[in-house]
Amino acid sequence: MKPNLLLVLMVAIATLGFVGCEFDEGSDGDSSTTTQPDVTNDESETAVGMEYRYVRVDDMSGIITGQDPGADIDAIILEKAAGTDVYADKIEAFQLGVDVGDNIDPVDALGAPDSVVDFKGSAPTCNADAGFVSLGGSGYLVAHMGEAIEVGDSVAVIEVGGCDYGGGMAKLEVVKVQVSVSAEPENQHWVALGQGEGPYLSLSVITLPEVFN
Ligand SMILES: [Ca+2]
Ligand SMILES: [Ca+2]
Repeated sequence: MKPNLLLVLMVAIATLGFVGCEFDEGSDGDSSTTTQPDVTNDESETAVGMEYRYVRVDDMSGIITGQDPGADIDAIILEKAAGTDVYADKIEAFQLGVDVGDNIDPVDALGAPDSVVDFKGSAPTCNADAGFVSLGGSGYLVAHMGEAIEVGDSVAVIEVGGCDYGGGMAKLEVVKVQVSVSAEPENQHWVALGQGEGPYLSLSVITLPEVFN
C-alpha cells in the first residue's frame, strides 16, 4: 500500500508541475497580446459622463407641528422631453425632521401619485390620510429614478399641499429639488433645480455638468 501511495503522489506532483508550467507560458503569451487593447477600451469608456439618476427632495417648510408635519411627498416624476412620465423606483437615503404622524414611510413617494391623482387639474383633490411621506419640517429623501435625467426633461414633485382633502385645503409646504449622478446625500455633484410648493411642482432641467468616474 505505502509504495503505491508514494508513486501516486509523485505522479500527481509531476503532473501539477507540468500543468503549472504550461499555464504560466500560456498566460504570459495572453497578457502580452491583450494588455494594450484593454487600456485603449478603458479610456474611451471613461470619456462618457455618468448618468444623472438621483433626485433629492429637501423639506424647507420648517413646519414641525400638526398631524403630518412638514412637506408631504406623494411622488417624484421625471417628465421626459419625449412626453413620457417616469417615476422614482427606489429610496436610496431618507431622513426625517421631527418623527411624528402616521405617514413616515418613504416608499410612499415611489411610483405614480396616489394621494393627489388629479394634480394637473384646476382644483386638485387629495387623500390626506395615505399615499405620501411627511418629511417632518427639515428632512429629506434621495430617490433613484427609472430612467436617466437629461437636459430638456423636467422633474416634478407631487406634494400634498394646496389640494382639497374634503375638510379644507392641505397646507402648502416648500420643498427644494436637486439631481445628481450619485445617491450619496452629501456628494459634491448635486445640481439644484429650484424650490416651490405643491401640489404640482415641475422644474425644468436647464443644464447638467458632465461628471466622470
Ligand atoms: Ca404636511
Ligand atoms: Ca404616493
